[in-house]
Amino acid sequence: MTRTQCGQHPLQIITGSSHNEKLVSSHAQNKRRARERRSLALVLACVALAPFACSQLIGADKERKLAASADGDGQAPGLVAEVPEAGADTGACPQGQKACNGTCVSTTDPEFGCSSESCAPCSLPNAKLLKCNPSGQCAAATCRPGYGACQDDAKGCTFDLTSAETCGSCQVACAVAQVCRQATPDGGVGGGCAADCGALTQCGSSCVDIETTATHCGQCNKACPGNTNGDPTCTKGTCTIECRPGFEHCDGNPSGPCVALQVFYKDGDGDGVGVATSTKKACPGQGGAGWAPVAGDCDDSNPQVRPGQTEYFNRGFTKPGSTVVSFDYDCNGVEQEQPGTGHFSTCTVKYCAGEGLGPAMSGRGGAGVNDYCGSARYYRCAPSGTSTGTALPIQPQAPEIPIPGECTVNQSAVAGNPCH
Ligand SMILES: [Ca+2]
Ligand SMILES: [Ca+2]
Repeated sequence: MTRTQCGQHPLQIITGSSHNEKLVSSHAQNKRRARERRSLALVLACVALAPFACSQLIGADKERKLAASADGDGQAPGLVAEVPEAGADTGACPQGQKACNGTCVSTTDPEFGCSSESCAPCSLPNAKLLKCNPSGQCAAATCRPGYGACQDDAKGCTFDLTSAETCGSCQVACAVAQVCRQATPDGGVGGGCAADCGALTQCGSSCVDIETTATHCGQCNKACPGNTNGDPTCTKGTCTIECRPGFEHCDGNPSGPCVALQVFYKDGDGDGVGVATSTKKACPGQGGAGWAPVAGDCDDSNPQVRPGQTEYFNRGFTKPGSTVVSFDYDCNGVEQEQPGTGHFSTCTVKYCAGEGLGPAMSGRGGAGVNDYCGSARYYRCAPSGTSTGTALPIQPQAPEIPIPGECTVNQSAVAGNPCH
């Protein structure tokens, strides 16, 4: 026989008792009466249960219907909605963003690199400001004084603008008889092609200040070394290393290694997870009190609420200034029940068996909301009319559609259903 979903609903909820009908002795009578009543029961059920149970037949939105039926009347819900695992893709970032340190950042933020795979900051020779170019590569936006990105900005600022070939800019080449004057920061000497070096020191065809020029530091042709993530610089004729943007001499040595700075996020509740709206950079591990190395806290005022929370809670939380109740203690965007909680769906038609938790009927709704969270409604199927012990169609040949009045659902209060 074809069973409908309406037929699986505990019909006793909406129909009256009929104990006299239970005194049926033979299987044949039982079946015949069942056929007669089945049609009536289906009609009654589908009329009376609309729009709740019969919405299942037409594929209505289960969550929406659950919310709409939140009346607190204590009646069993019969067929209940399984909340879809909307959080299956939790952790994924919107298009154009990627996950770094527990939060989503733009794929075109050079502070987190320009590839979708890495969060390492961009680092290019002699670049002062960085960008992500249209090809998704780290590129130089501006260069340190005296350097230019003349051909490929993805390689950084590799051209010496004190040379006669690229004098002051990538487009200027000096005549054979000319030298290239370095433009000094104080403006005392104008840069560009000239007949002589004036007060500057001539090194080949370049005119430079050997006190400050890393390619001629202290003397002509003495080039200062750089290091990984650090560019050569010359101060008063002595070589040092200037770390690139986002890197620092964390050992305090101006010629030491350049270490990538770590991003720290304000952690108001001290649970080790901060918020992406307030950040700072510091040497690794040196964020200080109140700062965390990862972001993604969905309530930074409650230390029980944080990504990675493994405990389950039977009471929801509300953020400051909000009345929205949430059980998403682990901030993954979906409320998950503690494993092992069975949901009530229906009474087994032949034996009137079945039990489980029902939704809280709280009226909460929206993406990721699970109305079984915090629910204290527990349902259990039981024979109705216990005075007639022969009433139940417990024989294997009994009808598969429950007879009105023969099976009921009792509700009892339990501790709230834990979730996170
Ligand atoms: Ca926090
Ligand atoms: Ca969750």
